Amino acid sequence: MLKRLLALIPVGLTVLLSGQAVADVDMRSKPWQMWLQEPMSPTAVLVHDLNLYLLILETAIVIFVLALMGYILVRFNEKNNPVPSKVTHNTFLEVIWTALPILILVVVAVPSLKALYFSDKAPDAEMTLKVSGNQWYWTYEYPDHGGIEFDSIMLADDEIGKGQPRMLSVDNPLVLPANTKIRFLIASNDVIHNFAMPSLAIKVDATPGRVNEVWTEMSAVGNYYGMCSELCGVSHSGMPIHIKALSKADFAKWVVKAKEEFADNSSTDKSQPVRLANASAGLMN
Ligand SMILES: [Cu+2]
Repeated sequence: MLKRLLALIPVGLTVLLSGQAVADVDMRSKPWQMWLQEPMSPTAVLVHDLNLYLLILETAIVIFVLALMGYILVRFNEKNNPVPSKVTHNTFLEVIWTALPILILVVVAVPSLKALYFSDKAPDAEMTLKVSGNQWYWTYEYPDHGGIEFDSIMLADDEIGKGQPRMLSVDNPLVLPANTKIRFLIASNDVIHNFAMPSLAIKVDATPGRVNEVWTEMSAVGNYYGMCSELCGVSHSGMPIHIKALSKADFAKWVVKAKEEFADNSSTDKSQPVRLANASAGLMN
């Protein structure tokens, strides 16, 4: 919580100094980053809070056990305690050391299950997106927007433009509206892939013959990066996910444009095998 408030300070300063809207967010791991990526969706906020809560709980347990062991080593060693006690049972202690771990499991399980069910389904989602994993690229379909469909292939090193991150940039980013509840339906056309977006706390398997569901609501306009997180073959590292989150108005404009641009995509795209080969060759070098 405090960390999130602190993170807002530079954003506030930017607004004060520039007098303009905040710059687009750029959600990816930074060099030497030590903590999680900033949470950018309701699920991610929940997961971050849960992570912090568990960390505190675990630290308390470790300190308690360590202190207990230290006390035993000092107080009950042969020198300090030459005549050991012959006591073998203590009902009160036995009840405590059985009940306490159960209690700890309950206080871990309740918020965990709550977060799990919260992230699972959004019956009131405003739009649906179909994600398909392929060896080794992603296909995105927009069933609510005239069935726009396109492939998203990683850019090889010599195709990257200025400011584009290496091994995270793609030819066609996944364009979505920010501040909109989006349902993702995730499947695969070949092997098991995994659709993973750290800043949105999404990590869902893309499995052939099965549709997995998850939802998100990105809290800001900008670029979000993730990658396939299931070892899916030789170019597993070559299938990044780049979500470009636009305002609702800009997204509506993009839909009009995309309907023309991707009108005749799919199997007729002759450049795709070449582009894939390029991306793979870039990885091998
Ligand atoms: Cu994959």
